Amino acid sequence: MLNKFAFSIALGVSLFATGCKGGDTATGTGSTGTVATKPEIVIGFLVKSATEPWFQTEWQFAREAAAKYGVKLETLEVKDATEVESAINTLGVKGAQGVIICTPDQKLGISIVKWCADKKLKLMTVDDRLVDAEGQPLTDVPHLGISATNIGKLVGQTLVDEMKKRNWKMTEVGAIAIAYDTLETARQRVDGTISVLTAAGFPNGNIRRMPWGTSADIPTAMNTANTALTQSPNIKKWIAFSSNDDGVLGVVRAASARGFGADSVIGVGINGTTAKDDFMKTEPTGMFGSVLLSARTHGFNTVEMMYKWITEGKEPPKETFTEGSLITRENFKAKLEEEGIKL
Ligand code: FCA
Repeated sequence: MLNKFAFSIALGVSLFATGCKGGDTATGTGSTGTVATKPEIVIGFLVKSATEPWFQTEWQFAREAAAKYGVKLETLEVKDATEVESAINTLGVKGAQGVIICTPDQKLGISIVKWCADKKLKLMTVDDRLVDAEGQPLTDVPHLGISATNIGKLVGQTLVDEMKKRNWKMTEVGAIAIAYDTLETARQRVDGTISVLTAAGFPNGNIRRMPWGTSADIPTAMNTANTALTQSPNIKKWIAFSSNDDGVLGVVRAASARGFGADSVIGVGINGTTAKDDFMKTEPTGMFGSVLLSARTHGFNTVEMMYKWITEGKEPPKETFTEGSLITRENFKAKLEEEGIKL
């Protein structure tokens, strides 16, 4: 099938020159003598939270790719179904050809596919996958996410290693997991961590798996952690994990307010993008480590894939899963620099 790009070149006219402002550079004169104008490529990058550092970093790399390929990138926060639908409509009006989304709700899957099809937008997902009404992944939509179980296991192994290093008796340690179980990737991460902990002998009964709450941010995680801490006044050593840094930071902050600091809390997050702020503090906090994900791959590569899909008809792979690596106060500066993340 001819995409819009090929179509406009073939006709020697621009589909976009009249309909879109800011059309890109002219590409030369065709055999008929008419000037073919290269259409502007517009891609939407919609994320569920513009305040979470992970998504800001993802956007930073998305913008780099957009600059490289001369793409007009529309970055928008979408917090619910209405905002997703309206963003897709706006992109349609702006003449966009593709959209990359981290949805605020996986169950919007079927609707998102339909809204994009109505506006003739190519669709790919990043981070969180779309599911159907039965909760099954929409495997037809190209997706770039993380190897959630493996990354959760790396969190678990880090916690086990650090407890051993400190000679903590696992039977005396409490674990708080801030869990977002309605989101598949989040559930798999926490399950992965718990599987490694229990295999290493951590008592199941000492694990408080707490539902995050209405919104997946640090203050909500902090409230939730407070409940868990209040329920176990006799526990003096804690480990903390979650589906990302923000969940763990909620526990670290709640514990710190009760006098549990770096020597009595081992928190290991995922993303690296929020944890780094604690690593930069002169005094260590309970945020011991984080699995640094590749925001570059999630931001830059998705835009690149979408660009090639639009301009060359090369569809992205249906599934791409990225790995992560541990950062701590010891190595985070070098690792973030390697990844191109500013401190
Ligand atoms: C989910 C989480 C984010 C980030 C991303 C890769 O969307 O909510 O914090 O970990 O996956």
